[in-house]
Amino acid sequence: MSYDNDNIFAKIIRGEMDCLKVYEDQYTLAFMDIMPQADGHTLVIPKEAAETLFDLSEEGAAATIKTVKKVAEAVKQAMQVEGVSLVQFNGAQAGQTVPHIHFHIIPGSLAEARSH
Ligand code: DGP
Repeated sequence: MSYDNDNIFAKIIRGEMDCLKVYEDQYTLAFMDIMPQADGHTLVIPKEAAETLFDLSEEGAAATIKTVKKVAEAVKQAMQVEGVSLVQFNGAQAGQTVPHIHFHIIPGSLAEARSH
């Protein structure tokens, strides 16, 4: 599938759209979710143009999971929770709405966050 260069996260990567950035390195970016399912809900994305996990390079996947680990640890500490949920959808059928791969980092229980 062809990558949509005009998707929201591509614009955030290019600095054309604002976000509340919490971490950035050469390969990845982390920012607060605009529709949080719980306080502290953060997104991690690779800068590589990849719609889903299936499009992401091995190097991009390695860099992304490294950032997910780093940011999840920071979220756990900042939100003072014991548990942190990771969610990642691939394709519209799975529930993906923004066509640039992203990991959700959600403090605490996912079931609890979704019941609110
Ligand atoms: P999903 O594709 O279903 O995994 O969820 C996409 C998430 O992206 C959703 O939780 C809301 C978030 N989101 C959508 N647009 C923006 C935006 O412009 N800025 C930020 N920070 N988050 C966004």
